[in-house]
Amino acid sequence: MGNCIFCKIAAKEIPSTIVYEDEHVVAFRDLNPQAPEHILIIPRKHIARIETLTESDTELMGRLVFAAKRIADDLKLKNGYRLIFNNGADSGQEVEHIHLHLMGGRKFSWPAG
Ligand code: DGP
Repeated sequence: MGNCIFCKIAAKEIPSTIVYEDEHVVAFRDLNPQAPEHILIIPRKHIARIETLTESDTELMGRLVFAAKRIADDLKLKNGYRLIFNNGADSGQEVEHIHLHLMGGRKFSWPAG
C-alpha cells in the first residue's frame, strides 16, 4: 500500500535489520525494542488489522506464527518468549499493517500492561 511503512520495509525501500524472509513473510528488528530480542513479523501482503482479514488469509496468518517459531529457534529463546498482536486503538497499535511481535530474552509479567 502506498504510504505504509511496513510495506516499504518489506520492499527494502526503507532499511531495517531483517532476520527472516520468504515469499510470504518478512521479519525484522523493532526500532524501539522492549526486550533484548524484539522482532516484528509481517505478511508481505498489506492487511491493516485483524478486522480486515478474510478467510483466505488463514494460512498466511499461520505462516507468521511458524516464522516466529523458526526465529525463536535461531535466537535460541529456550526459556520462552511472548507473541503479541496489538490490534486497534485500545491495544496501542501504531502501524496499520498486521504485525506479530516476538519478544524474548527477559521475563514478562502477566497480565500484560
Ligand atoms: P504497534 O504498537 O503494535 O503498532 O507496534 C509498532 C512497532 O513498530 C513499534 O514497536 C515500533 C516499530 N516501528 C515503527 N516504525 C518502525 C520502523 O520504521 N522500523 C522498524 N524496524 N520498526 C518500526
